[in-house]
Amino acid sequence: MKTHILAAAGAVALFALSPMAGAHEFTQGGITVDHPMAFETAPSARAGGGFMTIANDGDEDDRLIAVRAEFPKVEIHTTLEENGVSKMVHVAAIDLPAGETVALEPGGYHVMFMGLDGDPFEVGEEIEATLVFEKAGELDITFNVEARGAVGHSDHDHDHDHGHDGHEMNH
Ligand SMILES: [Cu+2]
Repeated sequence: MKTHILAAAGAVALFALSPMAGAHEFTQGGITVDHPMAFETAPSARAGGGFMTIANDGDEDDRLIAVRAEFPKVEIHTTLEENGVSKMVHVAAIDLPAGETVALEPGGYHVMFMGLDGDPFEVGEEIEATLVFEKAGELDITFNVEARGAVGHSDHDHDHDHGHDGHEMNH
């Protein structure tokens, strides 16, 4: 029994050190998902956003139709601006036209992990998730939790947070 556990631990360590893990890119069919990440959340946050880019290098259009993860609820959201106030709206799918790259980023499309309930995202944490594509099928990915204020991501942080705080009121 003891040797069995040691062997398993060794396998995990090897995987963590492999170049594949460092690249942080996931592919399935013609779909390539680059750098899935989420920002750390406040301790009281009830929801957190997930971001990435999805490139469709295949010959046919595809769609991201669902995201699964170990949270009470996971939705695909977009962000709309109405009268100068941005708000998040649940969408059924994200279109991925052939030959194009779609960004999920603050102020736009994102994955919403809901029901954190006192277990905030912390820097260095990894969130396992499964993306479900209409044609390419399922793809397991990992969102890396990163610090807020990272270069190039600061513009929409305030609005985004604001929306998240009141989010569960809408459901
Ligand atoms: Cu959202």
